[in-house]
This record gives sequence, C-alpha cells and structure tokens, in this order.
Amino acid sequence: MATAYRICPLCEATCGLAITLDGDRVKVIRGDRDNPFSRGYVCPKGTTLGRLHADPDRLRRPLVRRDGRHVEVSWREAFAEVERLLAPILAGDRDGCAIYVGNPNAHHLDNAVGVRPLIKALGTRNVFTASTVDQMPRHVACGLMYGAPLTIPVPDLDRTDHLLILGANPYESNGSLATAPDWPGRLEAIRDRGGRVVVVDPRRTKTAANADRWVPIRPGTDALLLTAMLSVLFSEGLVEPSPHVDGVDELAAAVERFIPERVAASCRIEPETIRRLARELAAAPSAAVYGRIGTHTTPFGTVAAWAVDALCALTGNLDRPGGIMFPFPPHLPAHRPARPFRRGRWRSRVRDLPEVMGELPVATLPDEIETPGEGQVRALITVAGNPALTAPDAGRVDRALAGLDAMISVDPYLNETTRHADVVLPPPSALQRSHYDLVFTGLSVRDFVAYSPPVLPRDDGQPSELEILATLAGIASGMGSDVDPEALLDAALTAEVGRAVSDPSSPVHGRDPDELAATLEAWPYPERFLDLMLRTGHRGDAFGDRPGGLTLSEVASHPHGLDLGPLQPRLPDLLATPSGRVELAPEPVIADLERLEGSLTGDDAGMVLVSRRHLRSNNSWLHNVDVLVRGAERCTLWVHPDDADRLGLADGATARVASRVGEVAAPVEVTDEVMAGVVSLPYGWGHGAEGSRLSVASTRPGVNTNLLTDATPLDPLSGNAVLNGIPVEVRPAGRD
Ligand SMILES: Nc1nc2c(c(=O)[nH]1)N[C@H]1C(S)=C(S)[C@@H](COP(=O)(O)OP(=O)(O)OC[C@H]3O[C@@H](n4cnc5c(=O)[nH]c(N)nc54)[C@H](O)[C@@H]3O)O[C@H]1N2
Ligand SMILES: Nc1nc2c(c(=O)[nH]1)N[C@H]1C(S)=C(S)[C@@H](COP(=O)(O)OP(=O)(O)OC[C@H]3O[C@@H](n4cnc5c(=O)[nH]c(N)nc54)[C@H](O)[C@@H]3O)O[C@H]1N2
Ligand code: SF4
Ligand SMILES: [Mo]
Repeated sequence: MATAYRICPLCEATCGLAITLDGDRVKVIRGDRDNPFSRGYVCPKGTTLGRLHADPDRLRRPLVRRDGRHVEVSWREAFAEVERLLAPILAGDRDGCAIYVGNPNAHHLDNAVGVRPLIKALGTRNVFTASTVDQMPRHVACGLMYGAPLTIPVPDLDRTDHLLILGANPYESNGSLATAPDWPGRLEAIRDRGGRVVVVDPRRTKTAANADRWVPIRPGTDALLLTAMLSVLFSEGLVEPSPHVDGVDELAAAVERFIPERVAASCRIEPETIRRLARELAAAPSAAVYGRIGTHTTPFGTVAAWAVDALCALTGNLDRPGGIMFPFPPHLPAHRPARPFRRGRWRSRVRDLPEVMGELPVATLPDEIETPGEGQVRALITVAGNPALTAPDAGRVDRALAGLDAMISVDPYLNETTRHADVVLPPPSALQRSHYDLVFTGLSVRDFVAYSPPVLPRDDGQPSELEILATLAGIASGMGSDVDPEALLDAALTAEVGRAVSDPSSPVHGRDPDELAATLEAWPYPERFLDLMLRTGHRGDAFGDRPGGLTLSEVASHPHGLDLGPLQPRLPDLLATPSGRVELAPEPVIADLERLEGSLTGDDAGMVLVSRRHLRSNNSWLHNVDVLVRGAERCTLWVHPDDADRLGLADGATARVASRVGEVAAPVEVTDEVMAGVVSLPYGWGHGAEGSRLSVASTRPGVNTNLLTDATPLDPLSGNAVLNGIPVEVRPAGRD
C-alpha cells in the first residue's frame, strides 16, 4: 500500500490529505498530520474524494443531447458538436454567447490557468461568475480602498487578541476569503490565549455558540451596525488610525448620522451593545473584524465590506500582526504595475448594470437570455457551475437555460443545470489532476504553499480540464474542433515568457526566452505556467539568477507543503490607489451611505429568510455522496419557537414559504438557534430534476431555497445578489 499526499480542493481551508492507496484504489483518506498548516485536520467532505472518484454517476465520457436524451460520444464527436452549435452564433454578435464560471474554478489549477483565455477567445461581454452571488462586494471595497480588487486583507487569526465575526459560520464552512485549515481550532486558540471572539449572526451558529458572545442581528442590516460602530469610534475619541490612510475626516463626517440609537431598531441591537462592540475593538491589544457571506449577500454588501476594513484601519489594526493583513503568495511578482481600479467599462444590455472585474451580475443572466433584440444571449457555456440551484430566482434561471439555442457544460455531473446542456464535457476527477492553490494562497492567514501531483492516472482518452478549456478556446477562436490544445498552450506560454523578459520590473528582464522555455519543459501543463510564476515571483529563483530562490521543484520536494511563515506588513508598497494611500472614504461608498440612511425608514416587521451551510454539504454538489447525506433530514426550515406558536407551525410539520418570486414546502424544525422573525433554509438543495443523473441526491432532494430569492434587488456598487434577508410569508401547508 502506498500513501499519497495532496491538498483537498473542496473548500477554501486547503487541508492536507493522506491518501492510502491499494494500486489504483483509494483505501482511506485521513488528515495529513505532517502538513504544517493543517496538522492533521480534515472534515467529513475531504475524506470522500475516493468516493467522488468512484461515483458511478460521475461522467467519464462526454454527453451529447440527441432527441432530448443525453448519450455518450467520443471526445472528437463532442468537440465537433460544440463547433457545430457555437460557430453560427459566434460568427454573428460575440455577445450572443455567454459564459458562467462557477465556484470550483477557484479550486483547480487547470481552471485558474484555463478560464481566462477561454473568456478572451469568446470575446463576449456576457461573462458571469459565482462571484456576484458571493464576494464581489469585497472586491469592490478593496479596489476602492487599496486600488486593486484582489488586494484583500485577511484576519491574522493566529495572532489576534480579538476577533469580531459577522455573517460567517466557519465551524461549518471552514472559512472563506481567509484560508486556514481548522478554523474551529484556531478560534478556540484565540480564547485559550486569553483573547475574545464575538459573533454577529441572526442564527446562534456553532461558531456563535463557541464564541465569547453571540449578538443576533436583523438580516441585511450589518452595514448599519458597522457604520454605527464607526460613528462611536469618533464620538468617543477612540480613533487611532493605522499609517498610510487618507480620508479620516471625510469618513467621520459621513458616518456621524449613524448613531447607535438611530440604527438600533433596524438592527434589533441595543445601542449599548453597539457601543460595546466598538469599544472592545478599540481597547484590544490587537483586533480583527471579519465579515463574510451574511454581510456580502445583502443590498449594502459593499458598504459593509468597506466598513469592516475601516473599523480595523481606524483602530490601528490594518496591516499589523493580530489585525487584518495582506497575504503575499510566492507566485506574485515583487512589484506589480498599478492599474487604476475601474468599474462600469460596459453595461448589461437589459438592466443597464455596470461591469465589475470584467463580469456582469449573474442575477441578470436570465434577462439577457430571455429578452429579444441585438446582443441577446443565445448560447451559454458553463464551467463548474450550477446556477439552476445557486443563482437567485432559480426557477427563472432554469426556464431560461431551457430556452437557449445552445448550451455547453464542462462538468462531471448531469445535474439541475447541465441537464439543459447540448454537450457535457466531463473533467478528470480531483484525484486525477495535480493541485496547487493559485487563488487561496492569496487569501491565506499564513504564507504556505503545497504542490500535489495527480494521485490516480487519467482514464484512456480523457483530456485534462485545461485541455478541454483550451480546445473550447480554440473553437471560439475559429480554429475548429480538431485544434491541438497543446499547441495553443505552447503559444500561450511563449507569450507569457515573452512578457516576462520584456518587462523591466521582472527579475528575468532581458533574458533569452528560449532558455527560459526550455527550463519549463521539465513540467507538463498546467505546471509550466505555475513554475514560471513561482520563478519570477518575489521569492523566485529568477531562473538561476537568485540561487536558493523558489521553483516548482523546490515546492514539490515538500509533499506535506512548505511553510513560509506568518504574514508580514505590506503597506504602503502594495497600494495602487491614485493617491498611493489607503482610501478610507472612497467617493462611491460615501455616496451610497445616503441610500443606507434611507433604509432606516424601511418596513422591517415581516419574516425574512436566510440561508445556511452544513459541514457535510458543499454548495450544490456533494449530495450524491451517500455518506455525506445519510442521517436525519437536513433540508429543513428553522423557525423560532415564538414564530412557530404564532404561525401555527409544529415541529416536523410541513410549512409553505412564499416570497415575491416563488414558493417552496419544507419540513419545519422549531429551534431557538434562529432569532425570532427569521427563518432559515440550507442552500444547495432541490435535486431530482428530470433529466439529471444523481441517483443518491435524488433520493433526498430537499428544496431549492433560491426559488425564493429575488434577482431584482442588488448591491448597486458590486452587482452582487441579495441572498439573505429575503421577505417571506410562512404558513402551515394545507392552509391556504
Ligand atoms: N461545509 C461547507 N463549507 C463551505 C461551503 C458549503 O456549502 N458547505 N461553501 C463554501 C463557499 S463557496 C463559501 S463562499 C463559504 C462561505 O462561508 P461563510 O461565509 O462562513 O458562509 P455560511 O456558513 O453560509 O455563513 C453565513 C452566515 O451568515 C448569517 N447571516 C445571514 N444573513 C446575515 C446578515 O444579514 N447579517 C449577518 N451578520 N449574518 C447573516 C447566516 O446565518 C450564516 O450563519 O463557505 C465555503 N465552505
Ligand atoms: N441562497 C443562497 N444562494 C447561494 C449562496 C448562499 O449562501 N445562499 N452561496 C453562493 C455562493 S458563496 C457560491 S460560491 C455559489 C456557488 O454557485 P455555483 O458555482 O454555481 O455552484 P456549485 O454548487 O459550486 O457548483 C459546482 C459545479 O461544478 C461541478 N464541479 C465539481 N468539480 C468540478 C471540476 O473539477 N470541474 C468542473 N468543470 N466542474 C466541477 C459540480 O458538478 C457543479 O455542477 O452559490 C451562491 N448561492
Ligand atoms: S475543511 Fe475543506 S479543505 Fe478541509 S477537508 Fe474539509 S472540505 Fe477539504
Ligand atoms: Mo462561495
């Protein structure tokens, strides 16, 4: 028996796995105790990669739809069908073909390398990703404050004395936009060393239950709470800003009106509690504020994301140990040319919504498909996404997908989304591909890198996911379906090397490109791109010019990963704002406070819905793994006992939940783990759709909470969807 080590690609925690193999069979997967970052931590999902690989429903061959049914075809036939379907659409208006890029793209090296060139080759403005049902507000806040949307500070979990968490439940999610294996252990360590953890959430989550204090909040009102905390810092003389900041006075003037007494009723939080939250932050030797899904997927997501960082900056906690800090992954160069952060370079056709980071809000994808006229979306490519379950107003998404002229999906499953595809192109399983976290090393609370080679060989004829994406790019560029993906990758690499040697700020400026390219040939794709990035990165060996510097071989020689130490301060070098300073009062955010103030008068008496996650789920796609869905029904509607009494809802009975856009029926679970006035459904369920092939998931389908979420309200600065705080009516089933 052999043991292979690799990083789990399922969530952002990036745990090390030790995989015991009997030939090509996975015997058992455990946490890798010798991984210095995860130290043996693993969750139930990570141990199922072998089952996912062996899942008979996982597609091994491409599917093409013939007479309404999906049938297996050869790769050659599948790509020929893609060309046949897309060529006429791409010959016309390039915007006629849209692309949707889902969450797993951030977790795989092939995708991190291969998606951008595909988008470029498509030449469409209709680019949609899961970012606009997730973290886009954070990108916009960071773009405005630090000058670049990917310059994202993370809480310095291992050194902080005080952590304020809003709208995140890392005991189930294992964290997001802050990569750290074993978040629960790290939170407990804060308390063990005498620090404090406070959680603001409408639910008494596991994270809240294990914290020093839980502060329930009316969903959708974090921006009010946070601006009120900012106003307290000023009114009580608690401001001691971090260095390199601009705009303190403008910020002070802008938040003055949000005194705790004014926001208390909307937030359902006592003024004195708000003051205490602010005072604690200012008094702690070091403190970090961390807001996630619950703060971002609201109408004021960008304001909330901004306020989180502003609170840290005004209490001296930006860019210092124990505060919020900027990771510096080794694949990034020492200096990056600063390009101004811009939004709205183009706008969506139907709703006139601004582009952000090269994409449009996924909430408006159905509008673009269903509204006739020039530029109408008639074809869609999905890569690792399931918008039929994950996007707001999912019922309409599902109908829109059904009405497309052509749909191509790169996905291992025939699920709620891909059942609409004319061609499904399955990637190799996670164990059949190499791994390196290009995305999450940039969000990590410690500088840590690991490279994992494939654990299992690919099936005969199975292309890598990078080859699939490159072939699609070739087809989109008019090269035909027989295009050689390897030749395209060679050309792309040559271009990258060329850019490096001609860039005066690169450590390989002026070097011979052929010599560099020859060195990279030691690796296959996508590793060649990675090796180039690592060698030209800030710790890199510069292809021999900096002996002892990092290379992919060096990283690979540490099968349990290579720890590069705690985060280091990075300001002001990192800043790319026009002023070269941290902008604490960016104009678009300050202007949006007007709208925030307007929300104070809103009617907030009715019931609202929030989503939740479970440790054994992963967004919409792990419900086909038997061991992860066994046991008590999880897709239940949580209702507070007072609401249950008032509404006549008994534990175990069925409730009907109706919103402006849809209605679902779900079993009731009466629990005080959710505050009164709020109900909660898990997200990612609603399986069993006709034409899908998920034999386990369809036996425990659950309901899709996104049949209730509304695609109309958005966070205007980021285009992010509103997925929490959805107004709903709840009543017992059978009573109409
Ligand atoms: N097990 C598991 N892990 C996952 C995932 C998964 O599906 N399952 N998904 C992964 C992905 S893609 C992501 S982005 C991360 C997300 O990671 P988290 O951000 O930790 O996501 P959730 O667990 O949904 O926690 C969001 C919390 O916000 C609360 N909330 C809702 N509305 C509000 C509000 O208005 N204000 C406040 N303060 N709180 C609110 C909810 O009650 C919930 O507890 O998790 C990742 N990890
Ligand atoms: N109501 C509500 N809605 C939400 C959220 C919420 O909290 N509440 N959370 C939002 C968040 S944070 C996110 S990130 C989105 C997620 O939204 P999506 O990205 O649309 O959904 P996923 O469930 O992550 O879909 C993953 C898809 O990728 C496929 N897949 C898995 N592995 C691979 C692979 O290696 N290659 C390829 N090509 N495909 C693969 C799966 O089969 C599945 O079809 O949902 C959002 N929607
Ligand atoms: S916490 Fe995330 S990375 Fe770690 S084993 Fe579980 S799914 Fe994998
Ligand atoms: Mo996400």
